[in-house]
Amino acid sequence: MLKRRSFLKLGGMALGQAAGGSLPLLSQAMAGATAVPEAPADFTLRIAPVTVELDRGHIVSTVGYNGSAPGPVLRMKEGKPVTVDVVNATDTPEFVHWHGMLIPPEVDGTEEEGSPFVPARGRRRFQLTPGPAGSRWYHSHAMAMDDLHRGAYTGQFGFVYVDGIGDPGHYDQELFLAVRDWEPFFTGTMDDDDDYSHDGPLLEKPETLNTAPNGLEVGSMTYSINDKALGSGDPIRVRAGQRLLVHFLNASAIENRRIALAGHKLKVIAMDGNPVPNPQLVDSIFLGAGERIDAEIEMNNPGIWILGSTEKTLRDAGLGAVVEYAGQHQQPKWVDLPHLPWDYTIFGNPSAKSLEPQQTIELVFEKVPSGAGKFNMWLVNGKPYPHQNELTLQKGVRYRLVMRNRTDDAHPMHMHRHLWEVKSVNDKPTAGLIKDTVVVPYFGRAVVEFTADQPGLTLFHCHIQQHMDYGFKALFRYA
Ligand SMILES: [Cu+2]
Repeated sequence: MLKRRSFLKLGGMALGQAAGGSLPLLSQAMAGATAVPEAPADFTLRIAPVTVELDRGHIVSTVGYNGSAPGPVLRMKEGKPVTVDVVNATDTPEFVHWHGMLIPPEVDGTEEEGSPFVPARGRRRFQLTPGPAGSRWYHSHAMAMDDLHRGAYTGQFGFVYVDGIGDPGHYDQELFLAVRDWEPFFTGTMDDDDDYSHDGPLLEKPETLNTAPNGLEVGSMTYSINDKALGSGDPIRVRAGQRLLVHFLNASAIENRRIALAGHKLKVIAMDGNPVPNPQLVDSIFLGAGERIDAEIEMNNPGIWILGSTEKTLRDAGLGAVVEYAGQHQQPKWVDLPHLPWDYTIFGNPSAKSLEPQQTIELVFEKVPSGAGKFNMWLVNGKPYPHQNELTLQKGVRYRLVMRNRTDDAHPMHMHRHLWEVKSVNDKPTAGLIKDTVVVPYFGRAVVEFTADQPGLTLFHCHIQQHMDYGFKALFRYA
């Protein structure tokens, strides 16, 4: 087992208290704000301090959208342009990123791509054409560095569901469930689910490992699904015979997670919002930070069950929700599952016809351990961000990306404004599986392909905030 380490909160390094309460309110002058457009926007997101009552007596102060965390589920229509006003009531500039959408860099919401920021105490109107259809999400793309009250560590996240023209199917209930952690702190040890990311072979394990002492990482001991810890708030109420459509999102800034619903199987029908070629019934799902899975669940086992992390320590720390059949009154039940590796390739169709790649880009990931008390540095092709002109795309060309992970963490790699076709994981081939975020197993390899059809700067990065902030990103340019 590579990593099954216990929690260790470093004395003096814990930064669990949230900063939200110290932020000044909007009543002050809106200096530097852009003019307020006349016509009302289709959507307004107001970034401001919020409190989240995870459990009775356990209130987290953070920053969220429209008074809550997660923010509202935004429903948009594929291809129908929308205006979004972002009002920033905090004292730091913000970026709202639309994860999984095929939109230009001007509205994508990252500093690296040159998207305009939303000024502190200011507002900005964005216009975008939502698409493709499916489960997307929006979240802060601000750098956090050593500030655990910034960027994706805050409550600035929410679902955006893009409705397509196709038949949405017939479901008795549709649920949006975001997996989250709160009150992050710096730690020298991490408890993560990365050993689910594969069962070998370790194709990219270097012959000699860098044995320098590891630096500080970010951990949590406080979890929820949406804004409630397991056992708090209302249960998910169902009836025998119902069919549920559940949109799962891992909105964590720090960890990949494994989730199950005790007593039930989940039929995975879409990944990152895109229908999979080969829907499969599974006992549990693995979600890298930033990933989404849509699952159908047949409510065919009356009782009261726990939906949550497959790890007891995480369920005990809040990562779950109770699913209650009508007329049942027993204690919520959990059933342990065999520890099986996650395998994307079973959801693809290896004989699906794919476009032939014309060029291959190799991407090698490495970690430079910093030693105790400092932050590790992350390298893409031998250097941390920024890269100069080595990652240049030609419009219309089909590319193959070979991601070689020479580190002992599984990294959820995300490319903005493009969709990938997963072609292999650790040399196991697949095809037709379309994603925007792919977990590259520790010491493993993933191959994806895409067509360069979205001109403009394109950010590529690990979706773990600390990794991204300390070098693990690169910018693709179009020639
Ligand atoms: Cu990473």
